[in-house]
Amino acid sequence: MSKSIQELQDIANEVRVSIVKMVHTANSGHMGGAMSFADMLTALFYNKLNYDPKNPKWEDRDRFVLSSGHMCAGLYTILAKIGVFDEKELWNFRQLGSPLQGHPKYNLDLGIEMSTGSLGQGLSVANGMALAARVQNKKYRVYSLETDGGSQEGMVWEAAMLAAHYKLDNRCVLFDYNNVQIDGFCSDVMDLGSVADKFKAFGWHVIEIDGHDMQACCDALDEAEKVKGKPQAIISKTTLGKGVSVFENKSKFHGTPPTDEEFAIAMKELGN
Ligand SMILES: Cc1ncc(C[n+]2csc(CCOP(=O)(O)OP(=O)(O)O)c2C)c(N)n1
Ligand SMILES: [Mg+2]
Repeated sequence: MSKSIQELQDIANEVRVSIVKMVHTANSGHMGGAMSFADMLTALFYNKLNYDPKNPKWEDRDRFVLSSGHMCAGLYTILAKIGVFDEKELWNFRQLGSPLQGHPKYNLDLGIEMSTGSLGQGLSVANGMALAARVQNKKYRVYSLETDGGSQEGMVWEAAMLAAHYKLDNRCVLFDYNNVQIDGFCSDVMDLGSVADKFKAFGWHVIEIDGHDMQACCDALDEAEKVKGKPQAIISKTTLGKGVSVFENKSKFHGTPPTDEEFAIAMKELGN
């Protein structure tokens, strides 16, 4: 289902529209980070993952773990769009009885590879999946989203050490560096400095990109796949709330739903 850059950009825009609509409908949830990551997530699912939406339990599928589970509105949207489940379910987001919880619950029928929400755990679990592929002689690759706020958890760096030690070249981190976390700029709360230098020091192959440049997202995924003997980290510089002027770069929109007025502005600016 490979798409052109223009098609991918259009899909990423639709993903952002859906994120805002879901959070507005539920009147709760996290838009900002999900909107930062929408471009890379779209590039990954449409142009890279070896994945069959009609058979999400296929043993040889590439895996994607959303380590920062609060960004799930984007993941749910993509999974619905590629056809894993019905898009109508998106409008039950965060409602009692819906499988689309405010943080993802492991459910392979829906394409959810791991329960996440408690920050920091995904990098380790995804490493385990990558080691399992090696032990079982399987060719699948394992991707995970990591975030700046999430990487203030110590276990992220233990796992970074492990992936390099075991030369997990089937393992790729997609790092969303929007410099925002729940209550402010990361650089004020707990500065991560150069994430690229940190991953390099841990022995990873590092690619730095503008995470809103769709061509760069696709090229970085292609480059990562060719690397031998090292895990790969794609560090994407992004903007929280990308695409909507009243959300962009405001930590309030890490986890605050839009008012009706803000919702109207968002729909207009996203061309919906
Ligand atoms: C272990 C743990 N500690 C604290 C939290 C609360 N929490 C949820 S999201 C978040 C900020 C995460 O920052 P980032 O992932 O960069 O979020 P963004 O605003 O970019 O979406 C925090 C502290 C949590 N979910 N898990
Ligand atoms: Mg962040």
